[in-house]
Parts: sequence; structure tokens; C-alpha cells
Amino acid sequence: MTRLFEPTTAGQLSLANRVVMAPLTRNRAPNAVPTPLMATYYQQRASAGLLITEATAISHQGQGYADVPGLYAPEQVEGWKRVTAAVHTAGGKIVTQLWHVGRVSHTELQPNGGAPVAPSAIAARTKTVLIKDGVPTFVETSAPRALDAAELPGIVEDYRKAALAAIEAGFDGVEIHAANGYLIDEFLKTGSNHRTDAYGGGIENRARLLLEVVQAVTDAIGAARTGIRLSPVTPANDVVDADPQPLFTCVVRELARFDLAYVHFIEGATGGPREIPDRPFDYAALRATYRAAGGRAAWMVNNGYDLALAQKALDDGADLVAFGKSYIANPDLVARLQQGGPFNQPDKATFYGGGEKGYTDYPALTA
Ligand code: 8OZ
Repeated sequence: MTRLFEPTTAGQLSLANRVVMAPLTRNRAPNAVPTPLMATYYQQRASAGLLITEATAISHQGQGYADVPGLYAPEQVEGWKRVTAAVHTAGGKIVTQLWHVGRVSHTELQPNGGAPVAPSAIAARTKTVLIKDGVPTFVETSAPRALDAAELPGIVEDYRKAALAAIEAGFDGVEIHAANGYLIDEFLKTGSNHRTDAYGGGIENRARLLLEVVQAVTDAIGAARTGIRLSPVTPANDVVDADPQPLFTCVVRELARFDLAYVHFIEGATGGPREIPDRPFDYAALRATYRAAGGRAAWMVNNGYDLALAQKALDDGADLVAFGKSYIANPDLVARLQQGGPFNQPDKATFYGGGEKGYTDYPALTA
């Protein structure tokens, strides 16, 4: 028997089971406004214990891809209200993922065509998506400019306002996106942060922005409905740290001061291998450090999980398991895991952009 399908709590969130729909970028929100089709998509997946929305920009500056949603304008809040209402009608719980892309952007997506912002003026060797003649097209990201320290309070304020907007939109909480080479992760890691001020250099300095954001968001909406996502060793978006184990040891010790709902870890390479040969990482030691420091948040694991691996993770002390690609293709993933399958296979060609195809047309078992 497995605890995967038993009810649990994460902070103030009461969850029907321990299966989580991971955040998944789908690029189906023209002008950054959530659509009725997105409400259908999330509602179809509401039997998950918790849904985490696709990454959602906290500001225009935080935008880095075509047709990803935002949470900084009234029409975006109105669009999200339809999504949260649809999920709640179906008995589900949903949090939104607060996102500032940092340097992973393009001048075409930035206010007044300006340069994307980053801790340091170091370009990411990575791509983003623009719509060219109606077709989603991968392009190199633009060279970023280094943020002035005087700009950082404004960015922290954007997180705070987006968290409040999330509650107004009916979300059960928020997840702070501090993973995958976006702004907060860029500050954390040595490869992208060459600053010499209070936000660069030693670990405490590189973690400063993350902790300021956590403080602001938890002050605004309460720690019991705030989660955070971290990816200690992912090579995603060309961000690496020279020594991630002590970095994240410090981060989770600091996070233990907040009574967060959950902490969410991408193990290994995002959407890729769980083990990276030249970058070993001890997640069990990290959890032990967090618990020893008094951290009580639910421990959420992610990356390449199937039923057997999920059960093992729960046996080993995880509390929640997030499923990504399998949730794209299986709206009723909980029922399918319970029955041992069968599972629809996800179609990569329709991951990013488009309409219903490869989005809301994956069949449920009862269909
Ligand atoms: C895939 C494509 C675009 C963005 C992430 C928000 O990796 C993303 C993302 C993933 O966290």
C-alpha cells in the first residue's frame, strides 16, 4: 500500500493526496492573459492533491517567453479567477508559480525593448521563444545588463504585489520560482553572480535576494500558503554553482526560519537525468539539515518520477511528489497511477504554444 493517495497537509493547504502537478510552461496565454482554455486544462487535472500553475511573470520585466501568463495586470487577475474557480469547482487545490526570468529573456519581450536584467552582465547561452509570423520560434536570449542594487527593492515589491494578486485571483497559495536559472537562481549561483556588493560574493550575500523575496511574500500572504522551488544542480539556462552543497545547506537552514507550506526540489537536470555524473548532490543530507534546523514544511520532490520511484521517495521521507511530463499527457494521472496505467505518452511537438491539440485533448480513462 502507498501513502501517495492518502490525504495530507502542506502548511494551511489540505490536499486530497500527495500527487502534485508540477509547474509546466505551455505558452498558451496571448498577451500574458490566462484564457478559458487554460481553465479547462487545469480543471481536467484537478484530482491531483495540488496543482502548481505554469511559471507566471510577476512583472513585464519578469517576462522571458512569448505567450506565458502574468499576474501584474487586472485582466490577468480576471483570467486567473476563471482558472481557480474551475479547479475549485472540481474539488482541487491550486497555487501559482511566481516568476522573474532575469536574464532569460529577449529585448522584444522587455518594457521599451530594453535589455533583460541579471545579477551580472553575463549572457546565458540558452534560448527563449518568440512568435515569428504566428509561429513559436526559438531564439538566443539577449545580453543582459547588471541590476543596480537600488533596483532590487522594486523587484521584491513586484513579488509581494504578485502574491497579493494571486490571493485576489483565488489561488490557494503561491510557489516562489527560485530554480532553473531564472533571476533568484542567477543570484544564488557563482556562474551568473559576479557582484561585489551585498548581493554577491559569499553564500549569505548570494542568498540575500531569495530571502528578501521569501520575507516579503510570507509577510504579505502568510508562510503557510507559500512554497518555494529550488534546483541545486540543474544545468538549465546555463546557471551553475561551483559548490552547490554548502550553498543549499545555507539556503534550507535560512528557509527553516519560515513556516513555509512546502519546499520543492528538482533533483538533477530539469526534465532530464536525475543523476549528473560530475555534479553529485546529497538531497537526503539537505533534508536532514532542514529538519534539524526546525523546518517543518512538506518536502516535495520532482523529476522523472513514476509510481515505484514515488513510493520509494515517500518511504525515504519525502511528503509530496510532483509529476511533470506525465501530467501533460494524463489529466487523470492519479487514477492511472492507482490502477497501474495505462499512460498516454506526451507529444513534445505541442508542449509550447498552440491550442487544444496536445493540451486539453489527452483522453481520460473514462472517456
Ligand atoms: C520550459 C520552457 C520555458 C520555461 C522552467 C519556466 O524551466 C520554465 C520553462 C520551462 O522553470
